[in-house]
Amino acid sequence: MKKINKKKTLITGITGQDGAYLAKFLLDKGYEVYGGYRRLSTPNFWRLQYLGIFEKIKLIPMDLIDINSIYEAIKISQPDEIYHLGAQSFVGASFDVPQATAEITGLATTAFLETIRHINSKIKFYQASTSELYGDGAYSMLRENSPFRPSSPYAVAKLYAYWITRVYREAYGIFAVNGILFNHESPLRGLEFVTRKISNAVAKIYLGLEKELVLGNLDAKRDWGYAPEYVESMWLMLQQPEPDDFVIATNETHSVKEFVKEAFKCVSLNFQKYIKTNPRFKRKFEVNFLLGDYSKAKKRLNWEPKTKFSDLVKIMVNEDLNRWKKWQDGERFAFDAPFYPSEKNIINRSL
Ligand code: NAP
Ligand code: G4F
Repeated sequence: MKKINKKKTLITGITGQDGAYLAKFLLDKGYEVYGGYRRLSTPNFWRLQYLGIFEKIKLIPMDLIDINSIYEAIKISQPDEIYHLGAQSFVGASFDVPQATAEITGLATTAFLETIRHINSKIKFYQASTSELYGDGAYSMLRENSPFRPSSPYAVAKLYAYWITRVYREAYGIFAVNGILFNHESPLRGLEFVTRKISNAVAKIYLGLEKELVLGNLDAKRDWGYAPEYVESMWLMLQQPEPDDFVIATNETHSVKEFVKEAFKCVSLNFQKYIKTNPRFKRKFEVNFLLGDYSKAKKRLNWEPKTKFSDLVKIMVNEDLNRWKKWQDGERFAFDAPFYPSEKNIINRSL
């Protein structure tokens, strides 16, 4: 019988929220999954363990500031598809470490494209682009052709990565695409991002483990979707006959305050009793409003979001509640929150 070769993929940022969900999605599709990860003093595989896929992934040491390790990772995995999700992805931190952000989040994309060009120009490439490219000042529906005005070192780095992806597509005919994804959240979201900060705090307040929730700008609006649905769109983009760029969003926008209100509603508490604001959690340069139009993705990829805003909030709060309850009962499992430092102990943090 003829042996059917499995498709191979290399995912960067495998330890992050999207990397973990995408790895699960591609394993379920029958792919052989390689994941680029960087050495940390304490291993950080909790998301892969949480999804029960840790043992199924072939891990390759790779740091985005080390071009040789990128080249090696591609040589070793010989992928059909690369999903480049690795990045210094926190907007706030990009004001603290702008140069590292430029290298990790921006420049590294060139190393992938150059390696593809030299060793196998048939490899398809996905670049994790972002709604942060649009920046502040656009109070309307944002589409693939809307203007970009990046408002943070993170967004500037992503702008570079966006354009270099397009340049390699045009100049060398590489199948390279930009997924312009609006915010997408889940129980695997990092704790410094506002949605998970809220769901985790609400769970702890409900269980008497915390007294208050301190945030920055409550009026900022985001187009929030559910991460497991968004990773499918990445795969769909690489299955098209021609490479192109797509906005992935929900066509809805909600304020941080609405998220807070909805989250406290999940545990029948009045948010006004627990919420506080502190300027230290405000951005130096805020993106006040983001709202995306996914109609091109719907038409061409047959992709659309399914989870509504209130359900997303429920999923996140319920999951954090379950985790903290189990933790209090002495159960031990892959979970980030108990090991996260109190924000009071983090100085000079320019969110
Ligand atoms: P995330 O959870 O912060 O994951 C980022 C990943 O990048 C982690 O695996 C991290 O590894 C890795 N990484 C960071 N610096 C690295 C380095 N120097 N070398 C190797 N790996 C490094 O981010 P995410 O939410 O999954 O987002 C995935 C991608 O989509 C990112 O590029 C992000 O900018 C972009 N994006 C996200 C959203 C969103 O709403 N989530 C929207 C648009 C675009 P460690 O675990 O070792 O830190
Ligand atoms: O959750 P955030 O930190 O996400 P942000 O800045 O929108 O970035 C995320 O989405 C981007 C896509 O648009 C990705 F490219 C990026 O990688 C990342 O995944 O902040 C959301 C909003 C901001 O307006 C922020 O000022 O929440 C506001 N906010 C208010 N209080 C806060 C807080 N944000 C954080 N992180 N912490 C607060 O206490």
